[in-house]
Amino acid sequence: MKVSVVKNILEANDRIAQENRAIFDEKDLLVFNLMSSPGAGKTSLLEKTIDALKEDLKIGVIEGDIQSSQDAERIAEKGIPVVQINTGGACHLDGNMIRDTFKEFDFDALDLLVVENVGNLVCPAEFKVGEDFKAMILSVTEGEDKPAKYPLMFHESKVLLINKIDLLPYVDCSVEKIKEETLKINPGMTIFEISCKTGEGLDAWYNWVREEVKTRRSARKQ
Ligand SMILES: Nc1nc2c(ncn2[C@@H]2O[C@H](COP(=O)(O)OP(=O)(O)OP(=O)(O)O)[C@@H](O)[C@H]2O)c(=O)[nH]1
Ligand SMILES: [Mg+2]
Repeated sequence: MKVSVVKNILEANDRIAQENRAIFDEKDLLVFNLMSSPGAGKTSLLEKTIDALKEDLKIGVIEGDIQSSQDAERIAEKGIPVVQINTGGACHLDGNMIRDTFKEFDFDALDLLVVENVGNLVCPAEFKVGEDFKAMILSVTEGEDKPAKYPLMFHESKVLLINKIDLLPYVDCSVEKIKEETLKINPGMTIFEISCKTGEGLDAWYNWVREEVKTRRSARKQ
Protein backbone atom coordinates (compact mmCIF):
# COMPACT_ATOMS: atom_id res chain seq x y z
CA MET A 1 0.00 0.00 0.00
CA LYS A 2 2.76 2.42 1.00
CA VAL A 3 4.68 1.64 -2.18
CA SER A 4 1.69 2.31 -4.38
CA VAL A 5 1.06 5.69 -2.72
CA VAL A 6 4.63 6.76 -3.40
CA LYS A 7 4.31 5.54 -6.98
CA ASN A 8 1.14 7.59 -7.45
CA ILE A 9 2.82 10.72 -6.17
CA LEU A 10 5.74 10.27 -8.53
CA GLU A 11 3.44 9.55 -11.49
CA ALA A 12 1.32 12.64 -10.79
CA ASN A 13 4.47 14.71 -10.53
CA ASP A 14 5.83 13.29 -13.80
CA ARG A 15 2.67 14.42 -15.58
CA ILE A 16 3.01 17.99 -14.31
CA ALA A 17 6.73 18.00 -15.10
CA GLN A 18 5.91 16.95 -18.67
CA GLU A 19 3.47 19.85 -18.99
CA ASN A 20 6.13 22.24 -17.68
CA ARG A 21 8.61 20.80 -20.15
CA ALA A 22 6.21 21.40 -23.05
CA ILE A 23 6.00 25.08 -22.07
CA PHE A 24 9.80 25.37 -21.83
CA ASP A 25 10.13 23.71 -25.25
CA GLU A 26 7.64 26.07 -26.81
CA LYS A 27 9.66 29.00 -25.43
CA ASP A 28 12.98 27.50 -26.59
CA LEU A 29 14.30 27.65 -23.07
CA LEU A 30 17.10 25.45 -21.68
CA VAL A 31 16.28 24.50 -18.10
CA PHE A 32 18.52 22.74 -15.64
CA ASN A 33 17.85 21.57 -12.12
CA LEU A 34 20.85 22.22 -9.84
CA MET A 35 21.14 19.92 -6.83
CA SER A 36 23.57 19.24 -3.98
CA SER A 37 23.85 18.87 -0.21
CA PRO A 38 23.31 22.06 1.78
CA GLY A 39 26.26 24.40 1.31
CA ALA A 40 28.10 22.58 -1.50
CA GLY A 41 28.08 25.80 -3.51
CA LYS A 42 24.94 25.97 -5.69
CA THR A 43 24.29 29.70 -5.20
CA SER A 44 28.01 30.50 -5.41
CA LEU A 45 28.18 28.68 -8.76
CA LEU A 46 25.12 30.56 -10.01
CA GLU A 47 26.59 33.92 -8.98
CA LYS A 48 29.79 33.17 -10.91
CA THR A 49 27.94 31.74 -13.91
CA ILE A 50 25.60 34.74 -14.16
CA ASP A 51 28.56 37.16 -14.01
CA ALA A 52 30.33 35.23 -16.78
CA LEU A 53 27.38 34.61 -19.11
CA LYS A 54 24.89 37.41 -18.62
CA GLU A 55 26.18 39.41 -21.62
CA ASP A 56 25.64 36.38 -23.91
CA LEU A 57 22.63 34.68 -22.37
CA LYS A 58 19.46 35.92 -20.71
CA ILE A 59 19.27 33.92 -17.50
CA GLY A 60 16.46 33.46 -14.97
CA VAL A 61 16.64 31.60 -11.66
CA ILE A 62 14.17 29.79 -9.42
CA GLU A 63 15.47 29.40 -5.88
CA GLY A 64 14.18 26.59 -3.69
CA ASP A 65 14.69 26.64 0.06
CA ILE A 66 12.77 25.34 3.03
CA GLN A 67 12.73 28.85 4.42
CA SER A 68 14.20 32.36 3.82
CA SER A 69 14.85 34.40 0.68
CA GLN A 70 18.60 34.84 1.19
CA ASP A 71 19.61 32.96 -1.97
CA ALA A 72 17.11 34.86 -4.14
CA GLU A 73 18.45 38.13 -2.72
CA ARG A 74 22.00 37.11 -3.69
CA ILE A 75 20.83 36.36 -7.24
CA ALA A 76 18.69 39.52 -7.47
CA GLU A 77 21.85 41.57 -6.88
CA LYS A 78 22.99 40.38 -10.30
CA GLY A 79 20.02 42.17 -11.88
CA ILE A 80 18.37 39.10 -13.37
CA PRO A 81 14.84 37.71 -12.85
CA VAL A 82 14.61 35.43 -9.81
CA VAL A 83 11.78 33.87 -7.83
CA GLN A 84 12.14 32.29 -4.40
CA ILE A 85 10.06 29.23 -3.49
CA ASN A 86 9.80 28.39 0.21
CA THR A 87 8.76 24.78 0.57
CA GLY A 88 7.92 25.25 4.26
CA GLY A 89 9.51 21.95 5.23
CA ALA A 90 9.52 19.85 2.05
CA CYS A 91 13.03 18.66 1.20
CA HIS A 92 12.78 19.03 -2.60
CA LEU A 93 11.03 20.99 -5.35
CA ASP A 94 8.31 19.38 -7.46
CA GLY A 95 6.58 20.15 -10.73
CA ASN A 96 3.69 22.01 -9.12
CA MET A 97 5.93 24.38 -7.19
CA ILE A 98 7.81 25.24 -10.38
CA ARG A 99 4.58 25.79 -12.32
CA ASP A 100 3.42 28.26 -9.66
CA THR A 101 6.36 30.55 -10.52
CA PHE A 102 5.57 30.80 -14.25
CA LYS A 103 3.43 33.91 -13.91
CA GLU A 104 6.45 35.74 -12.46
CA PHE A 105 8.63 35.23 -15.58
CA ASP A 106 8.63 36.40 -19.19
CA PHE A 107 10.02 33.22 -20.74
CA ASP A 108 10.18 34.86 -24.19
CA ALA A 109 12.93 37.08 -22.78
CA LEU A 110 15.05 34.19 -21.43
CA ASP A 111 17.55 31.70 -22.92
CA LEU A 112 18.34 29.76 -19.77
CA LEU A 113 16.38 29.01 -16.60
CA VAL A 114 18.20 27.47 -13.64
CA VAL A 115 16.32 25.84 -10.78
CA GLU A 116 18.37 25.75 -7.56
CA ASN A 117 16.86 22.90 -5.60
CA VAL A 118 16.63 22.59 -1.82
CA GLY A 119 19.99 21.55 -0.33
CA ASN A 120 19.66 17.76 0.01
CA LEU A 121 21.66 14.92 -1.54
CA VAL A 122 18.70 12.52 -1.72
CA CYS A 123 15.12 13.63 -2.44
CA PRO A 124 15.57 16.26 -5.21
CA ALA A 125 16.91 13.51 -7.50
CA GLU A 126 13.56 11.67 -7.33
CA PHE A 127 11.44 14.51 -8.69
CA LYS A 128 11.34 15.95 -12.19
CA VAL A 129 10.34 19.58 -12.54
CA GLY A 130 10.31 19.77 -16.36
CA GLU A 131 14.07 20.32 -16.73
CA ASP A 132 16.21 19.36 -19.74
CA PHE A 133 18.71 17.83 -17.35
CA LYS A 134 19.82 17.62 -13.75
CA ALA A 135 23.18 19.01 -12.66
CA MET A 136 24.82 18.34 -9.32
CA ILE A 137 27.61 19.66 -7.14
CA LEU A 138 29.68 17.65 -4.67
CA SER A 139 32.21 19.60 -2.63
CA VAL A 140 35.44 17.96 -1.59
CA THR A 141 34.65 18.55 2.10
CA GLU A 142 31.78 16.03 1.83
CA GLY A 143 34.08 13.08 1.16
CA GLU A 144 34.92 10.67 -1.63
CA ASP A 145 32.46 8.03 -0.40
CA LYS A 146 29.37 10.05 -1.35
CA PRO A 147 28.77 8.64 -4.88
CA ALA A 148 28.65 5.09 -3.47
CA LYS A 149 26.45 6.07 -0.50
CA TYR A 150 24.02 8.39 -2.32
CA PRO A 151 24.00 6.94 -5.84
CA LEU A 152 20.62 8.17 -7.11
CA MET A 153 21.62 11.81 -7.65
CA PHE A 154 24.83 10.72 -9.37
CA HIS A 155 22.78 8.38 -11.55
CA GLU A 156 20.17 10.99 -12.50
CA SER A 157 22.53 13.89 -13.26
CA LYS A 158 24.09 14.72 -16.61
CA VAL A 159 26.89 16.79 -15.12
CA LEU A 160 28.82 16.76 -11.83
CA LEU A 161 30.76 19.75 -10.55
CA ILE A 162 33.35 18.84 -7.93
CA ASN A 163 33.58 22.11 -5.99
CA LYS A 164 35.89 23.67 -3.39
CA ILE A 165 39.04 22.16 -4.89
CA ASP A 166 40.90 25.08 -3.26
CA LEU A 167 40.34 23.18 0.01
CA LEU A 168 42.00 19.94 -1.16
CA PRO A 169 45.22 20.59 0.78
CA TYR A 170 43.18 20.61 4.01
CA VAL A 171 40.82 17.65 3.56
CA ASP A 172 41.34 13.93 3.08
CA CYS A 173 39.45 13.51 -0.16
CA SER A 174 40.55 12.08 -3.48
CA VAL A 175 39.02 13.72 -6.55
CA GLU A 176 40.17 10.72 -8.58
CA LYS A 177 38.17 8.41 -6.29
CA ILE A 178 35.05 10.62 -6.61
CA LYS A 179 35.38 10.46 -10.39
CA GLU A 180 36.01 6.71 -10.45
CA GLU A 181 32.99 5.95 -8.20
CA THR A 182 30.77 8.38 -10.11
CA LEU A 183 31.62 6.84 -13.47
CA LYS A 184 30.74 3.38 -12.12
CA ILE A 185 27.23 4.68 -11.39
CA ASN A 186 26.92 6.92 -14.43
CA PRO A 187 29.50 6.24 -17.16
CA GLY A 188 28.21 9.13 -19.27
CA MET A 189 28.63 11.81 -16.59
CA THR A 190 30.40 15.03 -17.62
CA ILE A 191 32.64 16.10 -14.72
CA PHE A 192 34.22 19.47 -13.91
CA GLU A 193 36.64 20.20 -11.08
CA ILE A 194 36.05 23.74 -9.89
CA SER A 195 36.52 26.30 -7.17
CA CYS A 196 33.90 29.01 -6.88
CA LYS A 197 36.34 30.80 -4.59
CA THR A 198 39.38 30.99 -6.89
CA GLY A 199 37.55 30.56 -10.22
CA GLU A 200 39.68 27.53 -11.15
CA GLY A 201 38.00 25.27 -13.69
CA LEU A 202 35.01 27.55 -14.24
CA ASP A 203 35.82 28.61 -17.83
CA ALA A 204 35.32 25.03 -19.02
CA TRP A 205 31.92 24.96 -17.25
CA TYR A 206 30.82 28.29 -18.80
CA ASN A 207 31.74 27.02 -22.27
CA TRP A 208 29.85 23.79 -21.63
CA VAL A 209 26.70 25.74 -20.64
CA ARG A 210 27.00 27.93 -23.74
CA GLU A 211 27.23 24.81 -25.91
CA GLU A 212 24.25 23.20 -24.17
CA VAL A 213 22.07 26.24 -24.92
CA LYS A 214 23.23 26.23 -28.55
CA THR A 215 22.77 22.49 -29.02
CA ARG A 216 19.31 22.48 -27.49
CA ARG A 217 18.22 25.33 -29.70
CA SER A 218 19.41 23.76 -32.92
CA ALA A 219 17.89 20.39 -31.93
CA ARG A 220 14.50 22.03 -31.45
CA LYS A 221 14.66 23.76 -34.84
CA GLN A 222 15.09 20.44 -36.70
N1 LIG B 1 36.54 27.55 0.06
C1 LIG B 1 35.48 27.54 -0.73
N2 LIG B 1 34.28 27.91 -0.25
C2 LIG B 1 33.22 27.90 -1.10
C3 LIG B 1 33.32 27.51 -2.46
N3 LIG B 1 32.10 27.58 -3.03
C4 LIG B 1 31.25 27.99 -2.07
N4 LIG B 1 31.91 28.20 -0.90
C5 LIG B 1 31.35 28.63 0.38
O1 LIG B 1 30.47 27.59 0.85
C6 LIG B 1 29.36 28.16 1.56
C7 LIG B 1 28.05 27.68 0.97
O2 LIG B 1 27.94 28.16 -0.37
P1 LIG B 1 26.54 28.36 -1.08
O3 LIG B 1 26.84 28.75 -2.49
O4 LIG B 1 25.66 29.23 -0.29
O5 LIG B 1 25.99 26.87 -1.05
P2 LIG B 1 24.54 26.33 -1.46
O6 LIG B 1 24.75 24.97 -2.04
O7 LIG B 1 23.85 27.31 -2.33
O8 LIG B 1 23.82 26.21 -0.05
P3 LIG B 1 22.24 25.95 0.24
O9 LIG B 1 21.45 26.74 -0.74
O10 LIG B 1 22.06 26.39 1.65
O11 LIG B 1 22.05 24.47 0.08
C8 LIG B 1 29.55 29.67 1.48
O12 LIG B 1 30.17 30.13 2.66
C9 LIG B 1 30.47 29.85 0.28
O13 LIG B 1 31.24 31.04 0.34
C10 LIG B 1 34.62 27.14 -2.95
O14 LIG B 1 34.83 26.78 -4.11
N5 LIG B 1 35.65 27.16 -2.03
MG1 LIG C 1 21.98 28.15 -2.12
